[in-house]
Amino acid sequence: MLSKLFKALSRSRSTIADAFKALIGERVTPDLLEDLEEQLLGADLGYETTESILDVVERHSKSDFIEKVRDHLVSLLPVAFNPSPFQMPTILLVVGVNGTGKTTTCAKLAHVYKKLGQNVTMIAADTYRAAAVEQLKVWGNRVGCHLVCNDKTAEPTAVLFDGLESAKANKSNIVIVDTAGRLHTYANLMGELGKMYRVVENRFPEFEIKSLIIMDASLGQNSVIQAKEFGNHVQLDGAILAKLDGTARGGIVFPLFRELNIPVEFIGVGEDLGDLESFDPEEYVDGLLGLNQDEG
Ligand SMILES: Nc1nc2c(ncn2[C@@H]2O[C@H](COP(=O)(O)OP(=O)(O)OP(=O)(O)O)[C@@H](O)[C@H]2O)c(=O)[nH]1
Ligand SMILES: [Mg+2]
Repeated sequence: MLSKLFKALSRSRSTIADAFKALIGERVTPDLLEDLEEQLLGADLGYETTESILDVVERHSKSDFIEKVRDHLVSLLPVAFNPSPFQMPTILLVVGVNGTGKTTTCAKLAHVYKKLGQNVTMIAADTYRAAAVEQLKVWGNRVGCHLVCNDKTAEPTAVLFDGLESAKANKSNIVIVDTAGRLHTYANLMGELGKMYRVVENRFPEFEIKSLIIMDASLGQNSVIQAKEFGNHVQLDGAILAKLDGTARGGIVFPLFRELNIPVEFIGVGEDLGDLESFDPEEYVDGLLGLNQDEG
């Protein structure tokens, strides 16, 4: 059976794999290399990664370069992420710019960790967008997890405070916090994330806090720039790349990891609860290159 990740990468693969196929059995000419370079850049692998791939292709005989390219690409990526139950009560603060997939990803994460036997609370801390709380409530029902919201306050830290009290009473060991989308250039909103950290540190020291940035794969290099800016304000512990299924720019994981050096934990491959795949560099690279799976 084709994995969801393999399917999600189909648009990126159709450009990348075809460019490699053109080289198989051929003498590697400057024209063919140029074409490959164009396809790789177009799929957002980034300049450095692209140049290093061309280097591998040139250095190896035409018979085995795909395997060498594969090994090279895997070596550039973070190790596989294996979601496992948290030992300490843990807060996942889900952050990112507007519309990247935060709320949907909160629900998908709740689903993953619930299946691992964790007691999950979700907190609807997006007090800015009118429909945001309703949206998370619908997801909370689908997942079947505890959800805390407070329509009466516009103060995200107040919602967080109530939510953590409730999570404690509910004996939750994982708390997923949906935050409002924010542009990294808005100092006030970025400062608010810092405030949320302080609430946890000062009032709920029994919780560990991790922040996860959600990025939209289709935004290409822009998402890398945004994530960098977020990283200047909050400590980013992990990244999740959403909407990989809707884009031909699936190579973005390379510049992302090269420039930010934060691990990609999951990849979003669709709009449903089950459409979140834990990141595995080998599976991802095989999906890009069209290896090890029968597409038929
Ligand atoms: N195809 C696809 N769509 C996704 C994925 N993740 C999220 N979406 C869609 O992207 C749109 C925005 O998702 P939200 O989860 O509301 O995004 P958000 O970051 O919470 O948005 P704001 O709260 O407004 O900042 C919705 O239509 C989702 O269904 C994904 O992995 N694949
Ligand atoms: Mg949202």
